[in-house]
Amino acid sequence: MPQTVHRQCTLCEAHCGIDVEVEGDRVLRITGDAQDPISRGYICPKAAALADLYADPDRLRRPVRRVGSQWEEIGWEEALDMAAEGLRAVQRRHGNDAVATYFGNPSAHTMAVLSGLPMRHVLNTRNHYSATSADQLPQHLTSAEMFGNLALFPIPDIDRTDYMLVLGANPSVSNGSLMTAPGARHRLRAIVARGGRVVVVDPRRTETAAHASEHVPIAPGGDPYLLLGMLHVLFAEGRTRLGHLEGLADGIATIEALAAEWPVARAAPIAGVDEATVQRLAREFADAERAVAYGRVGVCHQRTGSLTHWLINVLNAVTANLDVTGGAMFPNPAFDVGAVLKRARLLGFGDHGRHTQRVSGLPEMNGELPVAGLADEITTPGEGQVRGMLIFAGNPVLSTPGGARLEEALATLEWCVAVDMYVTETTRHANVILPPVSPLERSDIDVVMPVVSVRNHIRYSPAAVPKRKDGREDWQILTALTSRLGRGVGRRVEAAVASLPSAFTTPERIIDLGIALGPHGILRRGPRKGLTVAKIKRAKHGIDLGPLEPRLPGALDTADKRVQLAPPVLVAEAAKLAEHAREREDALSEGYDLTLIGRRQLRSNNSWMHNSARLMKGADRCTALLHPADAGARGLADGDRVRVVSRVGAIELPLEVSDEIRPGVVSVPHGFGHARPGVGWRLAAEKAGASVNDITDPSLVDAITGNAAFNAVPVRVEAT
Ligand SMILES: Nc1nc2c(c(=O)[nH]1)N[C@H]1C(S)=C(S)[C@@H](COP(=O)(O)OP(=O)(O)OC[C@H]3O[C@@H](n4cnc5c(=O)[nH]c(N)nc54)[C@H](O)[C@@H]3O)O[C@H]1N2
Ligand SMILES: Nc1nc2c(c(=O)[nH]1)N[C@H]1C(S)=C(S)[C@@H](COP(=O)(O)OP(=O)(O)OC[C@H]3O[C@@H](n4cnc5c(=O)[nH]c(N)nc54)[C@H](O)[C@@H]3O)O[C@H]1N2
Ligand code: SF4
Ligand SMILES: [Mo]
Repeated sequence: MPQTVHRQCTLCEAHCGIDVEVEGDRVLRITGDAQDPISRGYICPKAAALADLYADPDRLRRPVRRVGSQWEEIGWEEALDMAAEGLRAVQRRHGNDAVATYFGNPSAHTMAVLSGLPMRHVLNTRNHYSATSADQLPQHLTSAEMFGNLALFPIPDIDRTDYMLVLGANPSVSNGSLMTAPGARHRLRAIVARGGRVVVVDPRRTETAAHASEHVPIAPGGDPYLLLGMLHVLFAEGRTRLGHLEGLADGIATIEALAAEWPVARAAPIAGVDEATVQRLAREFADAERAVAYGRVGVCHQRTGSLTHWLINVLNAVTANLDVTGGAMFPNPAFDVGAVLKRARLLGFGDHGRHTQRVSGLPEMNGELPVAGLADEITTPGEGQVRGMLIFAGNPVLSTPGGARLEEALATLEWCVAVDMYVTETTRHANVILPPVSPLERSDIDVVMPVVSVRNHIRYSPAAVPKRKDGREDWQILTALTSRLGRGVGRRVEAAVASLPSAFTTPERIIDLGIALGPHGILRRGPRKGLTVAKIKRAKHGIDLGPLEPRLPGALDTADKRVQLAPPVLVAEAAKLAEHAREREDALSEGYDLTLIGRRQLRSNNSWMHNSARLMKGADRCTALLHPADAGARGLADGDRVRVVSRVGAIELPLEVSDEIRPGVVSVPHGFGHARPGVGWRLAAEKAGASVNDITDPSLVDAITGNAAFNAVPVRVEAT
């Protein structure tokens, strides 16, 4: 008898509610869950592909170990013992820091991430890495500096705003990021439908821009200058107001002084936006009843990532749009993971700069180091050189800057363990791969996305199909590794493992505790109204905890419980803005006459899901997008094979000519490049494409955090 299981799709940050129709161990159909509190039935084409992932013959079902270039299936116990012993041996030979960890994007989409924390504790190395430093580190920094909590993100109140200024994000395709907003396309259209405006600032006329009120084709990297120009207008015309932050925020005079340095006539040309537009956008934003500025990877993956996110927060704050309905608001999650970790001072959460990366000198943040510097840590000899790795749910060969170099470095490791479902461009360098079951086979409670959602909610996802007999979930694999790593490596580590309270043995128990202690928990709300995991499980479609509400000053965690509008580290960095602009000019004159930016596509999910036939059908999507004028000037035509060359390498791919992209810019999606020998996803390898990260430059990083600056790469395009 077919049966329908209600749960979430955990592929991207939207975490849409899905109805999975199953019969025994077969998945019949996946549709949107109309009763989900925030996705209300919306799904994108990737949800149905969860069934392909489940059925994929190329997906690993059992642990494998590498023997030369072959893979040999082995049992779980043997695999776990071997994996842990290999890592311990590296630490015994070269010290604890010789083992590095890398946690990839999907770890944020499962409660198993909580089981990674004890593992970090036990490995006791400085070399922790994750996709965070290829993604949102600048946003952590600005939240930590301004609000005192690295995970207190201002999220657009998209469903109630009248004016949304979108900088460097394409939510119609990505469905929002650090803004869980399933069906973002419909939510944005609703703003326009209710008489509001959506303005999209992007070098490309994106799918989001197509339905916006206005598209502003900015020059790549131009955003901090645009924002400063707008702030200049606001201060010069006396249009700033702090609203309810009055008396609660420090530093407005410093912001005014900084904005004074950037008259529109100076800022606009660097931004590549005309002066009248800068002025008009500033006035419109200030005049709107409820407005919100929102930026994401287009502005975060920049040399100026931290500066830009700071200026976005400042623009919201000085127009009285921070922490108010229809502005940028702070969610109130049932389990505020980041805040709890920070309060508990666990694993370096909330810390910044306690030590630096050995080779690059970049600072640690939250106990992690920037992944852009990982290859150097592996290849540069000396005390603390990385010689072993544990890679969990990540594909850094395709997803981090200078991936080709990282790949060469991975091949030199003495020992590498991967927890992944496929033999990928990265995991093919592992000695052992430990494959978890696929998402539909595991139960989950989402505790990460509610921290960044446009509506407060919590949802339990039961497994949709029975887990295969010898299948293991990610958290079980991590826990089994942790307990093995804690054995026989000296008394300190053993004592540390033994001291982990039993409450930390399963992620569900940690979450139950976190929820009980949280704002909606039984300790705060009493046994009748308060939340428990048991209650959340009973609510088949999740629990709606209502729209976002103002949370300041209560949620602030700065030393003086005030908003810091002008943190010294950001003000100091702002003094280098003229220099950053010159850097861009210099690169253009060195023969790299175009700027490379990225793009996401609805049927892709970073570097994976390219093994699903239903997602991969149709024309080649891994193309270099160039303006007709730039193509013409190089004698190139649509469909030609071209070479895109940067200072660190070259890739070849088909050219797509379109006036949707700003002249002087070339756009290439990331996550392709599956032609590496021996990768296990066969369909992906057939439609391999090229990896843009073979040409992104690991030396280009956000100046404060070391976050990868994928969108700032000087390149040239030539015929092959
Ligand atoms: N040029 C360029 N590069 C980029 C970006 C860009 O915009 N441009 N974006 C960056 C961003 S924002 C991100 S988040 C990173 C992502 O970078 P990564 O996290 O390194 O890469 P993913 O492509 O997400 O790879 C996920 C891997 O995890 C495996 N996997 C999937 N689900 C699970 C699971 O449930 N458990 C386990 N154990 N494994 C699983 C998949 O098989 C795959 O190998 O890429 C970054 N790289
Ligand atoms: N379908 C799909 N959805 C996804 C993902 C996926 O791979 N596929 N990945 C998920 C992940 S890990 C993340 S982090 C999110 C990211 O979510 P988004 O940030 O919405 O992702 P992108 O589509 O990469 O949008 C970035 C935009 O910035 C623009 N841009 C580039 N440089 C600049 C610049 O200098 N200034 C401005 N103003 N714009 C610029 C690009 O043209 C692009 O349109 O998406 C998530 N959702
Ligand atoms: S937008 Fe698509 S991939 Fe993302 S959670 Fe929703 S259905 Fe899944
Ligand atoms: Mo991401």
